[in-house]
Order: sequence, then C-alpha cells, then structure tokens
Amino acid sequence: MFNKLKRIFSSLAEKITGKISEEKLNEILEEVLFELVECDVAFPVAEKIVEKIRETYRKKPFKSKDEVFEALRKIVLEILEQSKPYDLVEEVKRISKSGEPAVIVFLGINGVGKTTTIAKIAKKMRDSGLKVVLAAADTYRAGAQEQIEFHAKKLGLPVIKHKYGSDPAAVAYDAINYAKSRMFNAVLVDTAGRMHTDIDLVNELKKVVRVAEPHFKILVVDALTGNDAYEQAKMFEENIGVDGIVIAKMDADVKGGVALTLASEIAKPIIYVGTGQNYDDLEPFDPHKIAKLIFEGASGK
Ligand SMILES: Nc1nc2c(ncn2[C@@H]2O[C@H](COP(=O)(O)OP(=O)(O)OP(=O)(O)O)[C@@H](O)[C@H]2O)c(=O)[nH]1
Ligand SMILES: [Mg+2]
Repeated sequence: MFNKLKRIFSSLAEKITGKISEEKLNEILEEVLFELVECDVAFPVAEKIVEKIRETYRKKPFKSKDEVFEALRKIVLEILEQSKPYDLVEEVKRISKSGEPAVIVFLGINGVGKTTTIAKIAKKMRDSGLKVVLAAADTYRAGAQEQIEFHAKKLGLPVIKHKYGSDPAAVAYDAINYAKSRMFNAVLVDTAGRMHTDIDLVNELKKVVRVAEPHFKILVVDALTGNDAYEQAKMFEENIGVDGIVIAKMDADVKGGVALTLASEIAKPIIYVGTGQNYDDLEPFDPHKIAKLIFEGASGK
C-alpha cells in the first residue's frame, strides 16, 4: 500500500537533509509538488504540503533523514485529521433509540464497491446487535439483485427487492416500512452505479433520497480512481448531498493520494476504508494508522 508516496518521501528525505541553497530547495520542492500530484494528491493539497515543508526547513534545516520523516509525518497527519472521527454504528444506535430505523442510502459510480461495502457495514451492524434490512434499490444493472441477495443470505439478513426496471424509490420505501413494522434499527439502501454525466440516473437518485429521507447519504469511492474520486465527491455533494465517505479498495492502492485529497478538500468525514474483498475488510478511517502505513519502511530503519 502507498508505495509511491513512500518513495516520494524517501527520496525527498535523501535530498533535503543538510544545508542546501534556496535555489536548490525550490528545485527539490517543485519536483515533489509534481510527484505528489501524480500520486493523486490534488494540486492545492500538494501545494499545502510543499509550503509546510518549506516553512519547516526555513525555521530549522533538517539535520537527518529522521528529522525530515518526523516533519513529513506531522504534515501528513495534520491533513488526514481534517476528516473528523465518525462512528456510524454508534450514530445508528443513537437514532434507533427513538424507535425509528436509521436509513442509509449508498451512492457512487459504477463498480466502486458500493454493494460490497454495504455487506461489510451490514455485518458490522449485525455483529453489534443491530437489526438490519437491505434494500435492493439497484433495479438497473443485471445481476445486481442476485448480488445483494447473495450477501444477505450469507449474513442472515432480510432483503427487500422488486422487479428489475422497477422504481428504486419504491424499493427503499418498502424496506423502510418493513423495518418500521418489525422494529428494525437500520435500512441500508443499495443503489445503481451511475456515471457522473448520467442525468437520468442522478435524477433517479434524487427521487430515492426524496422518498427515503435518509439520515445518512454515504458516498463510496474507489481509491484506484485517484483524482476522479475527488471529482465524484464534488459531483455527488453538489447534486445529492453527502454525509460521509467510504474509500474502497485501499488495499490495492499503490499511490495513496486519495485519502489526503478527500480529507483536506471535502469537508465530510471519511468513515471507513475498504481493505479487501472479505466482510471484515472494512476499517474505521484512522489518520494515525494511515500515516504510519505511509511512512512504514520509508525511513529505511
Ligand atoms: N480489493 C478490494 N476489492 C474490493 C473492495 N471493495 C469492493 N471490492 C471489489 O470491487 C468489485 C466491485 O464491487 P461492487 O460492490 O460490486 O461495486 P458496486 O459499486 O456495487 O458496483 P455496481 O453495482 O456495478 O455499480 C468487486 O469485485 C468487489 O469484490 C475493497 O475494499 N478491496
Ligand atoms: Mg452494486
């Protein structure tokens, strides 16, 4: 994970240790800026990182590589910590105390990992004693209903579905009624993946949200899509509204910039990161853990 970021920081530590001229410093930092951007760190975030390095160096040049890593770790952590901690399971427990089920609609473009993430979250909730129903509101993609049914069966959870091509908002509505009449605690609504340009699908999603009135709208993005994940987050926030983010497929991400970009540029909590294809491969977003992963082995210790 994050091998490219690791390499950038290692090579920077090599170059920036000891006394260097202002001109050389500018040259090094400019190179780092572009390397970070290539690593899916959005330009303004990369600029922030570089300026902080410059500032730190000016205060006191780095005497050793370890000092560089220490400074970098602090800068990276500060950026990641802009995403505030958020415990979804606790939030659902809080809401369901009122006797109403918490409704969560999952959003995201094709193939990012929505359905898998829903199954993972459903398992977490089930394991902490919550009663969960799934809503198969992806009535669009062939196989989508079978996929969520497969997970529901494995996890021993009910799933509400209609025919393919039917109104996804009606599926969500039925699932919410199912939950209300049985004192369930949470309704997790799967939706069809869409391209950001697909107006019809975006309108369909708006209708689901209008009907379901969810407590949470959670956007799932794929770590591998890099800067596009940032564009998706902006698009969904503008059109539908986003309460929290899950970054799926973090385990497969060699670059690592997405977490930095989203934590800094999207003022919404990153709730979980997906770390594999199994149900338990979903972890709370932990800035310290991510910073540790980025710098693990980078210091050459
Ligand atoms: N390695 C890895 N693979 C993941 C993760 N999350 C999902 N996947 C895989 O990504 C693929 C797509 O996942 P889905 O859950 O079907 O994605 P989706 O967003 O529901 O897709 P559509 O319904 O087609 O829009 C599957 O092969 C999943 O196993 C993850 O955290 N890590
Ligand atoms: Mg799906």
